[in-house]
Amino acid sequence: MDNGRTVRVSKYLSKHLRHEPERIGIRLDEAGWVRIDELLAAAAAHGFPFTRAELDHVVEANEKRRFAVDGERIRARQGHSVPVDLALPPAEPPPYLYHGTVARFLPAIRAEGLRPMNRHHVHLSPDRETAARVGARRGRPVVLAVDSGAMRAAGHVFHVTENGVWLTDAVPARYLRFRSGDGGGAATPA
Ligand code: HQG
Repeated sequence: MDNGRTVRVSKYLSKHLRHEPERIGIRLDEAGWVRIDELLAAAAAHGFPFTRAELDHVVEANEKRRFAVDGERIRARQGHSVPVDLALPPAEPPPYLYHGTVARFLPAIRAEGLRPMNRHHVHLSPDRETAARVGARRGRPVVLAVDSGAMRAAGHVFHVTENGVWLTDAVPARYLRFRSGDGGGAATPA
């Protein structure tokens, strides 16, 4: 399986296991799982056939471990826009977490904090390098530090996915640490 094909199947899985299952007539259960045989049949019926061996390869090879296979079922580990309850237990975050974004979003982020936008949660990274990669999807990355220790002390709940992505409902602006030179207005650490 060449890399181009791996990426195409991976994107197809993300699209239908996170965002638009109905587009190919599948239904995720309340925790986001779907039977693999149903998924393979639906994909083939909608013009994108792939095999179980290819699916297994994509799941194994995925650098971000986006998908989980449990016996005959598969789900995306995070990143859904359709309503699913991943049933992740609350977890104790490290003192700081990081969020990668781009300068054009900073004025809104300063005003209203980080919001989940189309997803269920705000996604945070355990280190600056990972956050920079997330931000770089949209342009020159800007990395914000999140005072997750203070958030936790104030009662905010965090979860961590099996692939190390930290999730929380929202990050009020006062817990964000901006660095000067990031654009989007003066740096005003709370
Ligand atoms: C921004 C990928 C304006 C936020 C990545 C981000 C990650 C605001 C965008 C995962 C805002 C949302 C998640 C506000 C946040 N006003 N903009 N108040 N609050 N934003 O894609 O964190 O490849 O939903 O900064 O690697 O970029 O899908 O979130 O730029 O792990 O597996 O709104 O998605 O993983 O974008 O990325 P997203 P994200 P996968």
